[in-house]
Amino acid sequence: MLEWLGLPVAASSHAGDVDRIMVLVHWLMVTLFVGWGSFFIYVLYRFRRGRNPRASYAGARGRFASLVEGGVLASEIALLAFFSIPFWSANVDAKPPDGDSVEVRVVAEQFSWNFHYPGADGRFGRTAITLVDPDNPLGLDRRDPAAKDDITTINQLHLPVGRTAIIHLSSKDVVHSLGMPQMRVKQDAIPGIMQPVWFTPTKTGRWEIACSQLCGLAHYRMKAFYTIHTPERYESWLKEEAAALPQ
Ligand SMILES: [Cu+2]
Repeated sequence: MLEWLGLPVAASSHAGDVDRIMVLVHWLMVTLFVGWGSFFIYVLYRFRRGRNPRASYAGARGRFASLVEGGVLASEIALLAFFSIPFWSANVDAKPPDGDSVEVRVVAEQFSWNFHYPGADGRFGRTAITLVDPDNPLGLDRRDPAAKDDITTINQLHLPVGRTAIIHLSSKDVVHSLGMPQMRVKQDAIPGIMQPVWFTPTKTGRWEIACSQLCGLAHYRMKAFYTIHTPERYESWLKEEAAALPQ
């Protein structure tokens, strides 16, 4: 049922629900397109000049028109009430359970993505805008004890499969947008706001993050890669990164 839309691989736990809504919306649009299109062609023929030399300003009468309009309205309300709103409250409003999640700060800037992991202590180190320089794009204060084991990367996000990832998303300059099509995740990054967004990857792989808001001249090359690892491979990646930290 999904193939005809040509969607990217669905690799997160909520992706199936998003796809179901997309398919239903497309069916509704196909029905409306065919319905209105055939009605338009019928009207062109039925009210041709040869048969109706004088225009009628009365408009459509009769039950059928209101019935069709009522049907369209009812299907749109049904999509909202039975699919979109329940999906939103289950996946977006509901905070994921504490415990076994991976937290990453993501800071967008013109024109790259900075990723900040809390390291072994599970605490994000202090960051300050005054410390931002080309070698320290996040402004991480390495003198802060909580920052000593923090891992930072540029344009490379690594996450384990099967664990909920909580991304704390912000921006240093303008509005960007974190687009991860295979996770069915898209969230704007807004300066001054730390926006949480969460998902649970269900497949391993390596895909692209594309900035999904036109954010400046080099927007087209603002991309990063994200890798969903097996748990073991993710742990060894964390160890490699920790071993490479300045002592
Ligand atoms: Cu951008």
